[in-house]
Order: sequence, then C-alpha cells, then structure tokens
Amino acid sequence: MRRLDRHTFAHAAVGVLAGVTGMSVAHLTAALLTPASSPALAVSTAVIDATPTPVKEWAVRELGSADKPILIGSVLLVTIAFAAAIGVVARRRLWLGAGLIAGLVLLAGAAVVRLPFFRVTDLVPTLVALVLGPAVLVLLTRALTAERTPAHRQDAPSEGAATRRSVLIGFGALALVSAAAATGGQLIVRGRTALADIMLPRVRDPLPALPAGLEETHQGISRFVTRNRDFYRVDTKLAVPIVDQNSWSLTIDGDVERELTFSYDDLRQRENVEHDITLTCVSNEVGGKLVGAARWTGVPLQDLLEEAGVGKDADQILSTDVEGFTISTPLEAALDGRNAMVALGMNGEVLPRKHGFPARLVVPGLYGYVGATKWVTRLTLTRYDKATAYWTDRDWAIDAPIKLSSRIDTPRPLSNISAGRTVIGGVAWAQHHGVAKVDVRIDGGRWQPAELGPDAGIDYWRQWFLPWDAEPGSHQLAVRVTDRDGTVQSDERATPFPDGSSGIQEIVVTVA
Ligand SMILES: Nc1nc2c(c(=O)[nH]1)N[C@H]1C(S)=C(S)[C@@H](COP(=O)(O)O)O[C@H]1N2
Ligand SMILES: [Mo]
Repeated sequence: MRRLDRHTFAHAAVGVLAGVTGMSVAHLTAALLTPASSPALAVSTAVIDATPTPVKEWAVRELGSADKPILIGSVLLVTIAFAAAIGVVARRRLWLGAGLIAGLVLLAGAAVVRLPFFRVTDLVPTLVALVLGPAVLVLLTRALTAERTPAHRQDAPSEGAATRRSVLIGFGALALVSAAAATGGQLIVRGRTALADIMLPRVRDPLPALPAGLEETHQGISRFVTRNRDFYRVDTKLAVPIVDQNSWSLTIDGDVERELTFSYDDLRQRENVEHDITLTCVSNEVGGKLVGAARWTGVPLQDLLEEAGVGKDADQILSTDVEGFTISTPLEAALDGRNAMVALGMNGEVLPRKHGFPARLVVPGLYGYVGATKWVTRLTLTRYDKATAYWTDRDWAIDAPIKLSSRIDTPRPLSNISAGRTVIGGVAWAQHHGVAKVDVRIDGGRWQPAELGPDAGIDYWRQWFLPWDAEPGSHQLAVRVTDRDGTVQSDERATPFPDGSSGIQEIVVTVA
C-alpha cells in the first residue's frame, strides 16, 4: 500500500510537470508574440468574462489590485490539480492520459480563440503546449515505469539506480526549464513595455508648475499629484497591451461628416494641451483607494470631433481599445466645453503602458468606465439605442458623473496614536464643480471646517487638514465635502454598483 502511494505521488508529479512545462513554455512563447495569448492568461480572461457583475464587483472591492494575481493563481492551481490527476491516469493508461492533457490544452485554445482581438498566430503558444504537455507526460511516465521494471531491480541493480537517477535528473531539469521559461516570459514582457525613448509632445501653453502639496508639511496626507507608479489601475486586461505606436492609429468614424484617422505622430504634432484632472473608478468605496490625480498632456477631444464633423443623430461616443474592449461616453461630455482629451502623457511622462499607451481618453467628471478608455484606437459616434459597451452590457449605469466624496488619509482607520497635538487630513473631490469646503466631525460633534490645500481647478482634488488635540480614548472621525455649487456630500449610503458609492466615511482611532 505504501509503495502504491509513493508511486501514485510520482505519477501525479509527472502530470504536474507535464502541465507546468507546457504552460510555462507557452507563456514564454506568448511573451514574444502577443502576451495575452498565453493559454493560462487566456483561460483567466475567459473566467473574468464569465464572472457575473456582483462577483466581479466584490472582487475589485475586497481584493483590490490583488484580484488579478489571485484569479491567475486559482486558474493555475485548478490546472495543476487536473494535471496531477491525469498523471495518475497515465500510469495505467498512457495514451488516455496524453489525450486528456491534450484536451486540457485544447480547452485553453478555445479561450484563446475567444479573445476579442484573436488572430490565428495567437494559437502558436497553445500549439507549443499541445506538443510539450503530452510529450513530457509520455516520456516521463515511461521512464518511471522503466525504473520500476523488475528486470532492472533484480538482474541489474546498478542499472536500476542509474535509471532512477536519470528520472530524477529529468524531473529537475524540466522543473528548472519551466521556472526559467515562466520567469523569462515575465521579464520579456517587462522589457517590451519600456518606453524610455519616446518624447512627450511639446505643449503650446504649459500650465504653471503645481504648488507644493500638503504632504510636504503633513505626513500621511496623499500626495497632491499621484505619482504614475502609485496611480491606481483598473481594467479587464491580464496582460498589459503592448502597442507599437508606429502602427497604431486613432480613427473617428460613425455619424461624422468625414471619417478621420490620426497616427501617433499626427497627434503629437497637433496642438497639445495640459489639464489637471482627478480620475476615479466607479468601484471605489467611500474612503477607498481607486482615485488618483495627475497632469495630463494631450489633444482636446472636441477639436478632433469637430474636425470630423459631428452628425446630428449621435448621442454617444463608443470608444474601442486595441483589443476590442468598448466604453461609451455621452457625446455631450465631449462637446460641453469641459477639458475632455485624448491624452498622450501623464505627469510629464509618456503615458505608461498600464495607463493606456499610446493614447487614452480622459473626461473630467465621469467615472473611468464611461470616459477613460485606455489603449483607445477608435471613436465611433453613434446612439445609445444602437450600440452598447462592455460595462453597460453588465448593467452598470449608462451615464455616470462622479459623485463628490472625501477621504481621511491620516490617522489611519483603527490605528493607535499618541495623545496630543496631531492633524486629521486627507483628500476630497467634486469633479467638474470644484471643492469649496471640507468639514470634519469628531465624536459626533459639530462639523468643523478644515484647512484646504492648494487649488488646481474644478476637476482636481483638494487636500485638507484639521489640527486636533487628541485626548486619550476611542474617537470617531468623519469627513464630508461641499462643492462650489453648495452641494453637500450625501450621507446616504450606496454601494458602487450601479453608478458609484456614496455616504460619509467615519473611522475609529484609539488615542493613548
Ligand atoms: N481599454 C480599457 N480602458 C479602460 C478600462 C478597461 O478595462 N479597458 N477600465 C476603465 C476603468 S473602469 C477605469 S476606473 C479607468 C482606470 O484608469 P487607470 O487604470 O489609468 O487608473 O480606466 C478605464 N479605461
Ligand atoms: Mo472603473
């Protein structure tokens, strides 16, 4: 019985190695071609697409930016479990095992074919896995069986030991090859994402440099300008699209007088402008982290649309990214004079790949899912009753202005701080209306006005702080913002679905 267990383990390990070798070498192949066509990533993408909206919303909320690694990790674990079982099957029925591994790879192939931007060459990584997986399974299973054959054991013990050694060496070598291929794939993708040599277009009338923010004087308050590397990221991609700016273009079509197509250089050579805009995700909870503020460089969206000639029927801009993902934006938001733009730069740098290189939309006042299309390649003027977009197909609101909100950054919720003079501080936003006032409430008392940080316009957040003589004990701190039209942040609690969270953040801290 014991021997049987040990052998079962060995065969399960063979299955795992076959699965892992296939997946990792395929991943490396995909890294050289189209990263998202890696079979493991394609299956994860299919899982995302099949996930119902409430579950997705829960995942973004509870897992934040860990949602993708957790998803991919789960897909890998399930695959490895299947591969282990197949390894055990192959011990007695070798060709059935090989067929099952091939079946597993073909399932992943189906996920690759379903990718929205699928081209036939995207199947190359799958083919690599289709050859490697069954081959490794057959060869290792045979080697294991040979090692146990009585002929070796009795007649030529030294030969048996040699076979065992070569089996172990084979195992080790394959494990190393897999680790190297998977790591190599990741490094290649990272290398391909470097954008060091591209220059940002010159801006005709540069904005004055932003003043120093409150973070310089009050530790713990979010930076006035979110650094690109700290900027939140929300999208459906498991592999950041790697777009070649030289073959990329932006087309404006649909209900327009003339269809226009701009190359990357066309956009760079046009008059570029700068705007300070705070971007927020509809999935952000009150007090959450899915918000960032940056200075964007790019071309006014209105100029491009007017050049194309806006038709009479259109009421939405359906934007499409390089992989076919869509976002719909109310046309009015592009034409009502707000600083909507096709952005090429972020905080003085070329748009990072994660944030949409070569170009993305930024529409002040709208949540990202209705106005901030990254890797955008097409703007189609159409009607809401004719075409729908990715998130609205998943029941999120069609139009979604950002609700005004405020957040306490310091002290941290549930933290322990020492008694005495300290500050309560954070950020508040009321996009496209502007922050007029931030109030803080301590232990349910009266709302006290906080001091505001520098002002970068109505589309940009404000930092705020209130000095506080903290006395020992447990305290409740709340914050609310009022915009320049006099609208006060609502205390009515709403979940992010379907059109953004509302309510007042209230935290508890312990002072000792
Ligand atoms: N192509 C593409 N653009 C996209 C998304 C996406 O999934 N795909 N997500 C949107 C959402 S929901 C948000 S909140 C913003 C986030 O932009 P950021 O990742 O640069 O912060 O991008 C928007 N643009
Ligand atoms: Mo979002």
